[in-house]
Amino acid sequence: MAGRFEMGFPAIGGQPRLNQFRFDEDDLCEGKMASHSLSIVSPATLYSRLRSALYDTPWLYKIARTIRFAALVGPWRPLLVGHYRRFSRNPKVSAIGSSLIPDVNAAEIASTLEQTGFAIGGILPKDHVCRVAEFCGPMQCAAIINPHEKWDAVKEIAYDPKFLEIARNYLGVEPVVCSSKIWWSIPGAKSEDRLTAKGHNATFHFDVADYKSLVVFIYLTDVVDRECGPHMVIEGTHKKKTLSDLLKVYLDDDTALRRFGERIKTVLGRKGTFFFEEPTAYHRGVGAKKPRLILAIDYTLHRKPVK
Ligand SMILES: O=C(O)CCC(=O)C(=O)O
Ligand SMILES: [Fe+2]
Repeated sequence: MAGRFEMGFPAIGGQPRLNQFRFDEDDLCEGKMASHSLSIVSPATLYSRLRSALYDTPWLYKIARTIRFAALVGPWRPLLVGHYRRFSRNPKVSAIGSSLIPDVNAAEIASTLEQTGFAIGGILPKDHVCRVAEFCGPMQCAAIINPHEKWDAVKEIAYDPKFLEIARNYLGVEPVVCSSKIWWSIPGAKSEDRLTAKGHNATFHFDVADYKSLVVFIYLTDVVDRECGPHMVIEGTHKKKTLSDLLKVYLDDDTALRRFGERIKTVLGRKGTFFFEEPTAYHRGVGAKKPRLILAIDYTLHRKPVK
């Protein structure tokens, strides 16, 4: 596809600025908050309350997170992926309309993703991207959660036949359209402004939504240089996680450069540029000097959306 992508290296030195507003790194599939008026508490609500309680006790949260991450992406990950591929009972997902990106080669993207944890896609039609951006309105701090459930323009992307085919190919099962999120990177935003733990998405980290999952990112503003707060990813880091990786989750720039060098990529592209990522690969957003708007859609192997 015709998208313009430039790969580069991160500038070293200096603490990256925090630039975004979202809940947490393993929050990819977090949907609506629990309603307190219900007398019968669903397992999802219980889980969400337990999480809130854990957030208040950082050391306990870290232990719980490490156990969860180890369970999902420990050395047994390939076996579990194989198991879910064989026995998956995910319902068939119906595509909407004809594809916005008919020329993209789904098998090629899936194979690149498998090898590197990252794949460039192309550019979505301008009018469609403008429809999405219009819904978002003026810049705001809070992320828009699950826009694919309420806005047709986002739904048509999440259920686009080609995106579904790519997810199917990569995950090896009928995918679950798990969640979506749109957020602004706001210039000068401080860590205290964020809803999340300090140092989250502007520092290299990985997210664990499932045994295997796929995020489609779509830039809703031009991200043509470093000032626009580009997304960065470290190729090939989705495959294996050591216990120390699972404990730390974050990686400072110097360590990233020392360990991974040229595998660190920066994604530049015009409004509408889309790319794919296995979120267990290390990645980050660069602190933006110009506001950046981005949409992320998460497809999972097994994990269901929180209702
Ligand atoms: O903003 C970006 O480009 C990355 C954000 C991210 O990784 C996250 O919020 O988990
Ligand atoms: Fe992330």
